[in-house]
Amino acid sequence: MNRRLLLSFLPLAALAALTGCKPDETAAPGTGASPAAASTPGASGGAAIKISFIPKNTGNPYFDGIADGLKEACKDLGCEVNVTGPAEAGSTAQIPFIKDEVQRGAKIIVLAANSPDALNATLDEAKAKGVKIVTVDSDLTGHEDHRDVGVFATDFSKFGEFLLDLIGGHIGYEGKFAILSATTDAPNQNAWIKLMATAIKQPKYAKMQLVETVYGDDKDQKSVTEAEGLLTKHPDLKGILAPTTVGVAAAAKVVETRKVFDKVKVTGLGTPNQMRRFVTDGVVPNFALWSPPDMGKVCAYVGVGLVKGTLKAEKGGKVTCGTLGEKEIVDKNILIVGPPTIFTKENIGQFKF
Ligand code: RAM
Repeated sequence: MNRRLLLSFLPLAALAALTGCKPDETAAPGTGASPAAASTPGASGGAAIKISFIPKNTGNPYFDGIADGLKEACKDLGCEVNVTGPAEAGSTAQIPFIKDEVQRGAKIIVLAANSPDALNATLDEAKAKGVKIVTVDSDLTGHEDHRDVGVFATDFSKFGEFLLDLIGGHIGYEGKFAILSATTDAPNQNAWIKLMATAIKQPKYAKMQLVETVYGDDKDQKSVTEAEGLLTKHPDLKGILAPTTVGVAAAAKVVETRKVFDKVKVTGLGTPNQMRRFVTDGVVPNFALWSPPDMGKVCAYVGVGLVKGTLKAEKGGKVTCGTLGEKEIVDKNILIVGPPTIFTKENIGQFKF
């Protein structure tokens, strides 16, 4: 790993340990300590509060991790979780699911948004009926008023550099690389691509050339096809950066199959469970991600806090999230869960999500 990246990352890894982003915790749901009753939103009895989790699409292990975290927190909070969503991550595909869940009596909708604005009217209708909207993973960027709180892993202002350092470290900060993203509308992906476009103007990236950004739609086969296309189109490509768990696993598969992983470095954001084999076999040097289960847990505490009125959806609002401790709402009603970890051959065995 690049030394600068390693140094800048170490405190984050330590923080991850402190905030409970620990392998044993995610591996053994329900074994955490009980939350402190005084400041915990929903420790009292009563009917279970219905939470609906609507991921970008179904069948993605990354979102399964968030669902696991929601369910685990609900054991302490007395809520119940229904996970439902579109098979494909289209910009308007979540609309009928939001409507159905409101109809079903959901009090909280936890949403990984597929579009920054296509869902606004539907979310407003839900809010008018008293449903609390918590975005997770992917926000209504620029349209934050249409949700109550956004739960994200980190303050993304420096994330452009973080991703560029991830790939830069493997290509010696020199040469051609490409981005393999998810859908063209994904607010989180687009925000990160924009951040990278700004960050790359810094002198330390002067010799790195972003040749193309392609979109695998968070579908395995389309991501494979796009990664193969990159190799064909750019014979001198040195790296593929895929800030999507589906994309990075697909790109890893392609460089492994074509036996070009020494020449074309693949990295990005992936789940340890999907990437373990590639890292231990030396196909992928490293990759990063935060803890999806921790994201899910925090969403449950935030949602239940909003419903019970113990958490106000405003800057400075505080909520105790069980073993993950107290979290505070910052600007744009964003709440930060915990930083990404960089997974390597040495540490990946400790992570079970
Ligand atoms: C994919 C999705 C998701 C993103 C992760 C890292 O699963 O695109 O939105 O945050 O990757």
